[in-house]
Amino acid sequence: MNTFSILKVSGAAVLTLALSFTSCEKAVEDFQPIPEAAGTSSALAPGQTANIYVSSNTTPVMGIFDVTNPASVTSKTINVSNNDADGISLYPYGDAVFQLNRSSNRMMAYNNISTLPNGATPSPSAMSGSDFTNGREITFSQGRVVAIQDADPSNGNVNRFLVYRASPYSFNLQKTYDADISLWGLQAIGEDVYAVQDVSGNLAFYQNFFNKPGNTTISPSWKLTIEGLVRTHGLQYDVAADIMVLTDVGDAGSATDGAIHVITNFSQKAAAALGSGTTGTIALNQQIRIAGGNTFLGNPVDVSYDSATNKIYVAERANGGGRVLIFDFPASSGNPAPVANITFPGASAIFLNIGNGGSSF
Ligand SMILES: [Ca+2]
Ligand SMILES: [Ca+2]
Repeated sequence: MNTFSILKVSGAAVLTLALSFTSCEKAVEDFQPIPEAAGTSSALAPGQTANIYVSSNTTPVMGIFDVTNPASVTSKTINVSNNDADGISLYPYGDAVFQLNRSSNRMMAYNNISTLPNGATPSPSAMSGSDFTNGREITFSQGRVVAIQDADPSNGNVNRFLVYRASPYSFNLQKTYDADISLWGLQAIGEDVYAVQDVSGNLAFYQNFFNKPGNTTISPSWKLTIEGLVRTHGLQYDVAADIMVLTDVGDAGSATDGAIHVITNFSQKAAAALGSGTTGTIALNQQIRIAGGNTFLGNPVDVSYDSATNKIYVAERANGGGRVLIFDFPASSGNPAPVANITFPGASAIFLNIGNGGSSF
């Protein structure tokens, strides 16, 4: 059975389900179109805007940036009243942000995010129980949020996925799976989940993730070693463009040795590497790697990418105490300077949203 034909089908299923959701929940048409601004990123359709949402694990601040034009980034900050946040994701059918709070060990929702003024301190519109410790990345798919618990003495050294039914108004813990690998970044696509294996350069894939029985230990359907990648934390797969982007924090103690790995034609390369097995290696010469002094990459902990803007958005945790870095999509390996470099203390997670006129400002 070809894993990647399933992937493509599930990608179509995502679209179908997303459309059916928008028809019964807060509709996309609720966004008011705004006039096209001159000089904006040419790949966006007229009236579209690109916003990024950034968590901090050292300050009580969520950053929201309008990056429609990377040469002229505007921003606002929201006070989330905790100094240690990680995974962040947008609710795609409304105007809410989901964020993992590592201080209270809960999932939080903040609604009406686009109408909040700079510096606002909103009450959460929903929060989960205190269901985990040492939480990391989150991801959203079809009304569900998955949060990662990374193994730690405080949780008996258990790596765990927590699956919530989620809306701007509620989190209901549906089930948990323990994992037999260390976890950090992840991305749900339809019913499947990609996750990085922490303290390694491995990428894991869980087929039919959401339909596994709860309270079990699950293993990846397959695992790929990304050659040249020392320690990955963040990932983003653009299904339509078939491009996988991964971060490399390298030595966690070095604020200058980070990198971004880009794999074009990912599904073909992964299928070739796996053959008929469940493990394989994607060689470095099949990847694009950007790294070096011009990049400001040290510990890039999370990444976003969408072919619509064709930029790579990075949460850099270590260099300068934390930065948001934006790179042009690289044509080849090298040491490029970012097109935007914004100091953001404690940058721990990043999420890109492309809106149909719906800017968060
Ligand atoms: Ca590093
Ligand atoms: Ca992320």
